[in-house]
Amino acid sequence: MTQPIALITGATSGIGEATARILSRNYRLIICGRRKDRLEKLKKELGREVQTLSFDVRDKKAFFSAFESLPEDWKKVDVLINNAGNAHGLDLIQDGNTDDWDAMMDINVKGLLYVSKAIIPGMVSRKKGHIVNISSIAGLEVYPRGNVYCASKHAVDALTKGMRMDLNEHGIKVTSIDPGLVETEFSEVRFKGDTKRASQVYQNYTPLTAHDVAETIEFVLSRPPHVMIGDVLILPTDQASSTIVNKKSQ
Ligand code: NDP
Ligand code: 8X3
Repeated sequence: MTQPIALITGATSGIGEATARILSRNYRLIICGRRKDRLEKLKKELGREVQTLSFDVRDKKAFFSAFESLPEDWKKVDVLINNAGNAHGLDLIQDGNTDDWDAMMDINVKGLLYVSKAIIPGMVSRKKGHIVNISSIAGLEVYPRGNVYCASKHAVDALTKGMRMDLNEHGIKVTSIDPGLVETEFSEVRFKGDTKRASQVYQNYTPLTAHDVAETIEFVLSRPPHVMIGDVLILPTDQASSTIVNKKSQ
């Protein structure tokens, strides 16, 4: 039997890349991201049926034409993992950089919508599919200086609920994965390449790994047809909330 198709955005690092590795056992994959070299490297490593699509999720035309370029049978996406996203900056609202605000709203919210727009109609006509939106604990709570990033993830939470309602009659599952602190390139992006500041985010406690989150995604996808896991908050044991992390003294 041919394996189902999963499209993963943001597969060039972190959670998306780890998810691609795990899902490659049971899915044909379409891996996406801007960094082509990383997509090609991952494709080679996975060594099996993989399509790569390189585009910026902010550019809806680029995504729609990339998607159109796929062979017809690859357009029948069974699982969509809306993962591409990042935080840009950690400023007080009064000091916020409007380019950072644009990036977060355009990538985390509008990018997710554009990709979904291309894929959902096919799921509706086939009366099956599973959409997994990677939100965050920041979609459930707000923390100081998190302002616009938290707003973008609250929007993802609202979109997940809206998708679940609108797609209910079509038998499509919609899941939100809400991780706490995961050590990936996330903080390097947030702090614009300041690797020292980024690494401090993950010091003196044990953060989640991208693999931990990917395993959760695999579990959610592997439930029987009548079971839809709606929402998963996944935290490091050392984290109780956005602002409470049990950091051990050095
Ligand atoms: P990474 O920075 O490691 O990965 C982000 C991925 O998103 C990359 O593959 C990147 O690919 C892609 N991406 C970013 N911007 C764009 C864009 N404009 N167009 C296309 N792709 C883009 O971070 P994570 O793996 O941690 O983040 C993945 C998701 O998990 C995000 O939505 C993030 O908000 C969420 N999350 C992360 C947490 C954490 O603590 N790390 C916790 C909770 C949620 P490329 O640069 O090649 O385009
Ligand atoms: C990423 C986790 O706490 O840095 O969504 O916002 S946090």
